[in-house]
Amino acid sequence: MSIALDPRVAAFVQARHGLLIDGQSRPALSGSEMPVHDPSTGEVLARVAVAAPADVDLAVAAARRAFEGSWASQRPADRERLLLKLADLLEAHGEELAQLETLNNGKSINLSRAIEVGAGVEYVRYMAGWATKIEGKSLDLSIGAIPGGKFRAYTVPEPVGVVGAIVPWNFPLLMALWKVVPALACGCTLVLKPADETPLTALRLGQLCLEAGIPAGVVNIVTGVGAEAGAALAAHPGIDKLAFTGSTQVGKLIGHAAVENMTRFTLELGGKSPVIVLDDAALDQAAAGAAGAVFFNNGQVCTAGSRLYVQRKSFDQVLERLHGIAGSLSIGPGLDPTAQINPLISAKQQRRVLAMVDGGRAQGASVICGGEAHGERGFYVKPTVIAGVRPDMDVVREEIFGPVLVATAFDDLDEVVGLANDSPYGLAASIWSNDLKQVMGLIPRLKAGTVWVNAHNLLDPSMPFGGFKQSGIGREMGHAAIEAFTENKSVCIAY
Ligand code: TXE
Repeated sequence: MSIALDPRVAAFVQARHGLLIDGQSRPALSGSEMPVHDPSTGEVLARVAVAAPADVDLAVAAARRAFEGSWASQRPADRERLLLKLADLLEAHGEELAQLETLNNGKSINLSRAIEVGAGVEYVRYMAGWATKIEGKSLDLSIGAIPGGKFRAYTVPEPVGVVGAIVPWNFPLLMALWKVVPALACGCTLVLKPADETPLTALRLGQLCLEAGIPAGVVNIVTGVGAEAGAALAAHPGIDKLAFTGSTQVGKLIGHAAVENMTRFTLELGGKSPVIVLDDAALDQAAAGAAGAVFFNNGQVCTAGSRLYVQRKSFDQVLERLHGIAGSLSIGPGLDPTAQINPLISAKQQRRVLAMVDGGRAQGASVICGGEAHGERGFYVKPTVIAGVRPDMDVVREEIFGPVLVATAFDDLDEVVGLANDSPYGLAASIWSNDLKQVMGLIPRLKAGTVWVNAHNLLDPSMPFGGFKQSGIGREMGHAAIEAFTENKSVCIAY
């Protein structure tokens, strides 16, 4: 039972989509285009321009002109007002954006409405407020060597400059907003490279930025292939700061490219986040929470709770409940609001996820439910629970990025701390318990950028977000995002 499509969405997907450079939609210099697909059918949904390095050059030059020209003359209050206007436009076009996202990404329309648009709009409004609240410090100096010298110093957080933003396909609109909006709040301009698979809402966002009155050239969008347009952006000497969300593998390439030019960078990378259920937990709540932690957005979430650790006495009961939940989830296209599990982004990701489950089987793990594709059409994977795993198995160590959970029993807190931290990643963790003493003992021992208690995957614009270890470098959201898009200048005045 799919919802009726908004006619504006049908018109948008059929339109020709160029690159957004200096406020103009223009074809790639080569004229090259590529298809994007509907993951629920595998059919071609739209065609977009494919940027080559020469197109990236034009976009970076446009962003530089705007940074030194039209955008530099905007006061903080102007930037705040423009971002608030953008939030209003995103809200007014919310249903259109949500449907576009669901068509292109495959995710549930409920998630597109609530997260991509709903949480996205809240994020824009929160960040808009920061534009007028960026402050430096006044410093009283103790320089003593110059007799009679009087000094005063202060710091000025200045916009870092032209930003290169590269975002993934799992939350296309939200991830674009996470980069574009704090950059603009701080007075930066940018070139955004959406994921190869999901360029459509980013292109619509670019149009809405112009409609909001954000000057041409402030937000430029280059669609295309990561290894070409993305790599050209990452290596571009005209970029002052790179903001990347994606795989750890590509994040390392970005980091290397950035260091070559001394470009500032933040990396938001993969995860393999533990969900820890202690014996005292309310087991129904914990099992539902664990299911939500891993099946939310079909497991395509960097913070997905993909490793479950349950204290031994409760292990069988939690697993039984999880089995029940996984088996009861309805599977279907994202445009059907009753479908709880939707297709993965691509045939490639579907193959990758299923191959990892098969690898687990081959290494001796038991697949309790799921572990196979669903239907003939579309890139579906059934919700999967795996038990009988060892810490060295690939299914336990590697990010699967699908609706796949691995479950392990533990005896005491020391053991679960060791298991939870035995990962190259350190993005997030959750603890399910009401025993305050145990919870407070666990929190400082977990190597994770975010720790939730009796919750998972909860984010707020004010809460800094980022990873320990190979989950990334730097933080986004909250005031941390302002720090990430500004550079401090110290001014020292002798008088
Ligand atoms: O990611 P890529 P992929 C993980 C997840 C997933 C795996 C592969 O485990 O299964 O990565 O997904 C751009 N230079 N995550 O291959 O390649 C690319 O165009 C510059 C976790 O899709 O990292 C896209 O815009 N850019 C993650 C972005 O990088 C390059 C979300 C991410 O794509 C590039 C996505 C290059 N050489 C995947 N190559 C998370 N943290 O949430 C690609 N890109």
